[in-house]
Amino acid sequence: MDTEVTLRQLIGGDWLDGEGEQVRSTDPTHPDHVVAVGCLAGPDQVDAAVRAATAAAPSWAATPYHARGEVLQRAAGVLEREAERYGRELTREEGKTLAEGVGEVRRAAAVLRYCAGEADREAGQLFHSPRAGQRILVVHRPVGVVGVITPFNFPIAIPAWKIAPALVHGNTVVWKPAGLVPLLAQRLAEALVEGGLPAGVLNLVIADSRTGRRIVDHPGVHAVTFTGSTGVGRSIAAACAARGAAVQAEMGGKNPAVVLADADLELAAEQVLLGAFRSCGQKCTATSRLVVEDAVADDLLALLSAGVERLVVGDPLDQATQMGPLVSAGARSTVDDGVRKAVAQGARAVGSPGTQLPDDGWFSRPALLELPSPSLEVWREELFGPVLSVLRAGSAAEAFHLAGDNEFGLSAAVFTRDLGAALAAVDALDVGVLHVNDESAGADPHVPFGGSRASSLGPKEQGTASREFFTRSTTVYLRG
Ligand code: UN1
Repeated sequence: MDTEVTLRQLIGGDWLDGEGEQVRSTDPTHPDHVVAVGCLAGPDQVDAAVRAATAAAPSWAATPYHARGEVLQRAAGVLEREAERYGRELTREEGKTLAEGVGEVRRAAAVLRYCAGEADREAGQLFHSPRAGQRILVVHRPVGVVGVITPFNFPIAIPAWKIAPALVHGNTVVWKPAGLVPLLAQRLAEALVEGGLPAGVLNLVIADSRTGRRIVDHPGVHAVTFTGSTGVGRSIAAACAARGAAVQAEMGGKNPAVVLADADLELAAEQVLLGAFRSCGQKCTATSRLVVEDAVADDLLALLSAGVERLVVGDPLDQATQMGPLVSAGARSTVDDGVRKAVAQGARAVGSPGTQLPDDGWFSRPALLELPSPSLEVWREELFGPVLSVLRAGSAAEAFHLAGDNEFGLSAAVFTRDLGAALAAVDALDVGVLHVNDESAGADPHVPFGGSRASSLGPKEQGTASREFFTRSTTVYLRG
């Protein structure tokens, strides 16, 4: 059995014991196995982290972009070197399959390398002036101290895509990771320290949400970037707005896949299954709704239910496993209650995995539910688990209407061979990310990521878009 790792806080360059209650991360596959143990940060430690970040800010901001980028490059090298070990720890702490765990560590490294390249990209803009002898420049400066609050479901990739742009653009960071996955947070912080990050530039506080909230409310924190639920995101945004701090919130999704009558059904079934059940459906980009045109609905449902029956659910460290457990007991009861309620309201469960679920661990059955109407909660509300709800539509227009009629607007997938129909989806669906003939999840490091309406607030993440949030611009009227 793997040994328990000791958790520490990183404050002002020192690895410290927390001053609060004990925290333990456990393995969702074997809930009595402890992955990492330590003590939570106390409120004074959060304040100390903000002080350390404030003190480190001027010299980090004055460090050239290329030198900041080199730290990220070296940290990326550490993650690549340790990918197998950290990937295994990720799987033990979060429950996604080993391939996804290792893949996520490598993805975090790729994000760091992408952000390091910021030094080689355009730095601002130059405009003509209406006045002779003048030019107008737009330059970008660091925001200052950035609060980073991250979720459990991508324990290292999401932190990487918030922290790396914050750092390369010259900010210092106070980071509170999700309490369920503190070990992977510690691993990313360690990699950055090994990469040569100066003391105080990144501060890691493993805290409960009440103590973590101090970061949001702290007058020394100039901007907060958050990923998590819509309710928490909106309350953080309100608190930030009230004190004039910038906020970026990536929140929920209820992402539809639309399968039109002309689609390649084998491809659609394969991609919809990946979108719905990979990471046990615990992605804000997961496919949780499917609208299929009547003409192909029976055929698609047959393919999907055969796929669900073949799905190997089990120990995520086992190479053959395709779906591991949910992250916690609470997550499992939310999902199982949601499915039971939907069935009581008339949803029809189609297909069930051929393999027996393990007795131990927070396992839930992948659920494929054909609904009697779009009024069921399971069609509207995010369950964050392996649940795919299905509705039939009489036409492409009705399919787009059903898909779009939802408060969330993160991602969507459309399956068709008709370019015109794919382009119609761009106009019909108010989403931040649209996949054509591809699953609804996924976010490459070099392109913007984020949604609309209840899914996101503030500037988008990733790619060159991230500069908007992590810098302030100054328009310089320059007459020589
Ligand atoms: C992905 O689809 O690979 O929390 C990334 C989430 C999103 C990121 C999804 N913010 O699931």
